[in-house]
Amino acid sequence: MNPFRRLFSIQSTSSASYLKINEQVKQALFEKKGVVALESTIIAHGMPYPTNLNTGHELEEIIRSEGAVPATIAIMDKKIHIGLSERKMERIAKSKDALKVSRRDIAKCLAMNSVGATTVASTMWAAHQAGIRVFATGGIGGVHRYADQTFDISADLQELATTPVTVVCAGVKSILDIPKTVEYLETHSVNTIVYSEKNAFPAFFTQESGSKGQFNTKDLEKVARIIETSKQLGLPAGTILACPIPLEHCGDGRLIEEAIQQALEEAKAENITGQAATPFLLSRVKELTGGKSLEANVALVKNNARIAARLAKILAERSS
Ligand code: PSU
Ligand code: MN
Repeated sequence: MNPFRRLFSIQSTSSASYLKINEQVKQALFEKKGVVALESTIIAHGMPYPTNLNTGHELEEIIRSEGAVPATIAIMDKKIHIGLSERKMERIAKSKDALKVSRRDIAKCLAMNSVGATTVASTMWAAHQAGIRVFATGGIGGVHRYADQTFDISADLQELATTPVTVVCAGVKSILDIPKTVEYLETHSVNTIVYSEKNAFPAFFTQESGSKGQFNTKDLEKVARIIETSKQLGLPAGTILACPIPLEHCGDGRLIEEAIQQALEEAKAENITGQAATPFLLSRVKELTGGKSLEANVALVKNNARIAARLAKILAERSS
């Protein structure tokens, strides 16, 4: 190959040409205001319509009310959109065939011109490409139960090991193996901070999982200091800020926990595995709890969005 063409093709391997950052987000990044990324799998596959669309809007509103700027991320029209217009948000929320796009699937989704909803892993990656440091969601993926037989470990954990974005979440659902997930995070050197007076790693619908994080604090200045120090040291890993579901929303925790156990048994009996496992379990748990799990889910994501917006503002102020 002509050496100049070769040089050009090397230089052109930049993700920038695939990113479409909306004006508000661009401006906020330029002015060093806080920006909070939001994933779209939670909209397309994690919640039913129209709760998903309303929640998507409410999360953006909460982030704005805290003085930060939301950036919901999704793939369509061969671009990774960072910040969605009203119309694009609706397209994701109503789509029946949006792909669940983890990091592995980003290239395929773009190349095939599919509509893609980004998971924690791909949202983190895209956020980092755009210069966004904080991301709010409900729960991250983790080590699945029976992972010793299935090898099913979410790419979210690998992304946390290599991408310096802070994920504000309510821990992981007990549809997963929480102790193994926490161990994996430790092995891969991910800062795992519990946002609480007590060092109890949360279990999504309930405040405590029985596992511990690395450290606990309710002081976001301290959290920001740890993130900044990690960055200065050049450590590649991300940070988990695990926020327990607010007490007033976890009254049905035990009921939901029983539904999870039943859904897990059904998934096993019906041999539902791989990428299909999480959406199946989530929708089955919703049915079994008469919608109570969905209400709790919405409440905890909103709580996380608020905390993430506050953290993003502190980080932005420190860097400006
Ligand atoms: N956990 C939830 N709700 C979700 C997910 C996880 O409580 O919607 C989604 C997130 O997008 C997460 C993904 O990144 O599932 C993990 O899927 P997998 O295990 O296939 O990596
Ligand atoms: Mn998996």
